[in-house]
Amino acid sequence: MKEHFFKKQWFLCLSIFFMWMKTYFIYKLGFHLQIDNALQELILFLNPLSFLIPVFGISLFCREKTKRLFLIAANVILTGILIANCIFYGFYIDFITIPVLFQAKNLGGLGSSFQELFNPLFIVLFFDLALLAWLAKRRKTEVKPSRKAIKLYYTAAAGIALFNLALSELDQPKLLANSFDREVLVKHIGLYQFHLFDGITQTFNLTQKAVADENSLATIENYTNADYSKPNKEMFGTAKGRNVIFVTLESTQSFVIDEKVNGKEITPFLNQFIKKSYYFDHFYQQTEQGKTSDSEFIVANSLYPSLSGAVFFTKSENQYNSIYKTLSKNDYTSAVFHANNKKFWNRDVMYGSLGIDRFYDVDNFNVTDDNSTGWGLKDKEFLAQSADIMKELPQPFYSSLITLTNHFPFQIDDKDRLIDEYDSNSEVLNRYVTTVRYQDEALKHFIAKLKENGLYEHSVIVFMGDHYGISEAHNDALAQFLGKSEITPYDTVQLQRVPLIIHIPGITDKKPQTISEIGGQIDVKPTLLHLLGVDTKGMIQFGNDLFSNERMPFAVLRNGSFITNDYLYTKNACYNQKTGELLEDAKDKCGSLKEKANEELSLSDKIINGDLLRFYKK
Ligand code: GP9
Ligand code: MN
Repeated sequence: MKEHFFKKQWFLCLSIFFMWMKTYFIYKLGFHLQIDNALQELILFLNPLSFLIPVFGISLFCREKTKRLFLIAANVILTGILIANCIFYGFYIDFITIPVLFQAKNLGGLGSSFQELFNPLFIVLFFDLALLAWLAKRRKTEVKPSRKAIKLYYTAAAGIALFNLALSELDQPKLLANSFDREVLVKHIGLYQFHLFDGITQTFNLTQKAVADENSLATIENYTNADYSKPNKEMFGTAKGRNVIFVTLESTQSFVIDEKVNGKEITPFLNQFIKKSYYFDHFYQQTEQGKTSDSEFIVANSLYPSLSGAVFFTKSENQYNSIYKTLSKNDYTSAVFHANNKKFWNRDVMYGSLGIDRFYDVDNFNVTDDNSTGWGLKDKEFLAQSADIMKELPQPFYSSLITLTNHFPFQIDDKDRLIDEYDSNSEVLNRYVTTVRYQDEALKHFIAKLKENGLYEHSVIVFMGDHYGISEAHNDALAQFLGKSEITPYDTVQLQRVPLIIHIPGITDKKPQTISEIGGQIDVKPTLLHLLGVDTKGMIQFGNDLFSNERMPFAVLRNGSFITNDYLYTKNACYNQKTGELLEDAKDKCGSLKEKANEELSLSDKIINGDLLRFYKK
């Protein structure tokens, strides 16, 4: 019977076979999926089948001509999905999600490197179609299968899908329930199935708002109230009444701090500035697909960003209790300075929801060919012009400045290149150090300017990196830079550290501190509010004051990885945070912490998807 079926349905069987092989080929060559054992390799090899067999099987219900058309169309579409994911992955080391497709206008950076990422080898992926077409002409047509054969076919399909799922559960228990890590999902359930799963999740999330009511907030409040840490008495209100000047350092990771290239410091100014500030050297970025906008979101709300897409796009109509709104009740004026189009990341809409009073976008700056590079106005000019505008703001103010020069592809004019490029096989990393060096110089001028215009003394100055600049695609070069033989998953998490520097003139210069407790962007809101003398008790937030003595040092990344002073959990493995040693009894050590991490992420998602803060009445 089996042989009979293969013979009769040769076109279907070949179509499945070719698509299966192409998918596996792309898994291996197009993505860098971390495979830890033979079971994972087997799952990866088999998982395309649990999608292809049932979907291609639809053709069994069609007439001969439609059948071939259907199979060829499905082949073309799935090949297109493979190529699109390959290109996207090459840039973001991530898979496409549905919300990302609606942010097409933000994929500017991708556009510039499209040519570089479009590999001519992709053409090979269409060769099977030519072969199928040729064979179709030579071989006689197939007979329509019997009902019994179709039944048997779908029983086999279900069997393979269940087998795939069972193997996946064996390797990664509660896979679908804790599915924050897209790589883990794709590795187990498969790429096409992941897209389906994403579609279902997105639809489910959309319905959450309609079914939510006031009671939905109760469990969340229980959690956040129990998690609240009292401010440290000595720190509370030390910056009361001061302006806040918060500078987001584009793509700046902690690994450049105190490092040299050819004997020259990459961040000479910051290295000195840190010595007069509170510097957090174990502070993690928690962004996801929304990049800079996610970092703005986390800092403003002490909530996690969305797993798929950017909240700035998908949830811009929600109610938020942002730091801007809290400070406005304390007579602060808020302003954002960013020399880019105001629509980028949907900022013009989202800033309204966050309660930001003024937005100085590219139209408020003097931008010329001479003072621009790459993404636009150079940081030195941007910060200088912002300082001038800031001087005119009513005080106290909370201003947020977003730099741009140190953005991929890290281009810089020769005259601004203050150190040599790094020497490795990654052009990107090589250039990166020069744009970070330029940004550092711009910050030096900025502080000097604030001193000149009188704002410095009355302000708290915060510098924070928004997200990584060097992706895992450059791991070999990064390993060379860091003097390591390879970059392990442990290292990848540790590379998510970004600098957080809090400088309070008159205070931190007298008593600077380097704080190595684990923290993340989610902690910024309560930390700053407490420094400004505003208690956050009762607020819905997932962060804790970094200075609090009650705080548990903990940072959860959006993909479910987490870090404490002792442990680091990622990709289903538990490490010693300090040494990087893999702890075999991972389940006990990291288990309960993993539950806490997942609970935080899920509760935060509930708030965002249900727009629950509209029920918050305090
Ligand atoms: C664009 C700037 C950079 O306005 O914020 O965005 P990114 O690509 O880093 O998210
Ligand atoms: Mn950014």
